Amino acid sequence: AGARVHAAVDLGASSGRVITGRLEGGRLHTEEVARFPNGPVPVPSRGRDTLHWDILSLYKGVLEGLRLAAEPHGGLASVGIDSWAVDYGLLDGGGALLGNPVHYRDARTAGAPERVFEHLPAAGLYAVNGLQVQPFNTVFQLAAASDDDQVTALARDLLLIPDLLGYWLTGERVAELTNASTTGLVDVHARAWADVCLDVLEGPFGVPVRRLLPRLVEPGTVVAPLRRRDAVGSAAGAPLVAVGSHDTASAVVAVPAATPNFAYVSSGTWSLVGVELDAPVRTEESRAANFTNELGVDGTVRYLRNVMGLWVLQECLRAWRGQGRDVDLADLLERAAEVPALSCVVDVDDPRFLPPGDMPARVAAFASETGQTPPADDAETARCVLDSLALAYRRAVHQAADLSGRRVDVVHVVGGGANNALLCRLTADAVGLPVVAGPAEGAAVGNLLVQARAVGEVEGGLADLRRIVADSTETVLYEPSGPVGPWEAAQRRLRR
Ligand code: ADP
Ligand code: LRH
Repeated sequence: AGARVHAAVDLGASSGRVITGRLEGGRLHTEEVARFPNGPVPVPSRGRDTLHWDILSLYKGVLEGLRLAAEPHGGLASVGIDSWAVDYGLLDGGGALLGNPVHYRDARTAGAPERVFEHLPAAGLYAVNGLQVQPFNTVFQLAAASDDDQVTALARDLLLIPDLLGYWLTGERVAELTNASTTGLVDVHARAWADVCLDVLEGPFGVPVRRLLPRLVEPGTVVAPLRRRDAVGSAAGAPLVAVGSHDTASAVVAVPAATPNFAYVSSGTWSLVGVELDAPVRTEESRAANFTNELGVDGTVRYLRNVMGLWVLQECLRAWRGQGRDVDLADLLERAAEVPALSCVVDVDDPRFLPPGDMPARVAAFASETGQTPPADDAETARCVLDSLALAYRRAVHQAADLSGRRVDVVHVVGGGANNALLCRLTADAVGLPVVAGPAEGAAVGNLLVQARAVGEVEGGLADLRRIVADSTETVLYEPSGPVGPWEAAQRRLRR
């Protein structure tokens, strides 16, 4: 019976977890077996602090989680790994890791998009990769690292984070497509590495990217069995499945939608807001609105925008706790719910909110600069952040619908933000549509279902997988509680 248990490794920007899942009677039963913290680690280098990921600590958490997951069952039916996008590790010719992967919030990419656009204009790049311009897209990270001989001389392989962990577990080097589509190096139409993008890195930047990139595999591919019985115990031998290894791709699989007319908010450290399409939208309007076409499971396109997300709230909490204040999230949200709506709003997508730092001060500065009264305490700050997030969701949902022509009747919130009742309620009010919240572990659920299908335990398309999610999840419905007028007005105010 143990052989039917699958394990999802889901590495989020704020925590990593290993979650097992078992299908029974058309339902997915999940259990969290391990959770370990994650976050940026500033390390002095070249006269400044470089932000890194602590990849070895994450790997240790994965090994231990897989061992724990397999132990009670004497084995696992399969394993899948997903994580945040864009970041990578470099291997030398002997397969050794060259340095700790750099965190996408590191400042090294400042100005890098502009340097790439000198050789391949933004419109030309978008026509091929369909991606929203974010300084941390892998193509820009590599351009920024072009003076680093680890990249130009020593590296033989570049592996995205889930693929790197997969390599350590199995010895196989692949690039799973959904995550590869966030690099900026994939032709979103052909679902293949894009020569024009590779050329610009190889030519003017001297980054030998063709040497570094492994073969692409579609999600659902069985990669290889896990090795390392010494480290993962009876999980050894289980097949590693390339799932939608971009966490957002897995989260979108887990949207329990009953119709195609839905928008989603994958709400965690980031909020990814958009719709699911059959083909990319690469119009000039879409580029101007900074909408992205990331690749999804089963040939789909995730047409969405990155909204800065609960990161801003997490960093507020970190700042307050750093001042020695013991702020509890549940209590904070309760008090924030009492603050009048839309007293103060900020553009959460302002680049000032991207790096780690004193977020309450940045929120207050934004408020002052825009002629608003800054929040007076932690509850007002939290309310400002949540109102502002809901406002950003409103804008992105409506733009996604307008730019793609997809009708949207309902908004699904998945990810940790689904547990934030205030945020979900504000989202329903701001968008003016019903919000269905859950599952909170969306990425893990999507990861598990794609594995189960790859090893033949379940059949069907995304609609069938989503029915399983709907039957297995206790979702919460939030109906709009009033007119959207005040939200429209706040949006106009912010635009000015
Ligand atoms: P990531 O995958 O990026 O690490 P998650 O999807 O786990 O992020 O979401 C983490 C966020 O979810 C936290 O920052 C927190 O704001 C929110 N969250 C999780 N649980 C709760 C809860 N019970 N109440 C309110 N917010 C929650
Ligand atoms: C969310 C996410 C998002 C990316 C960001 C770097 O975890 O994968 O989709 O844009 O991290």
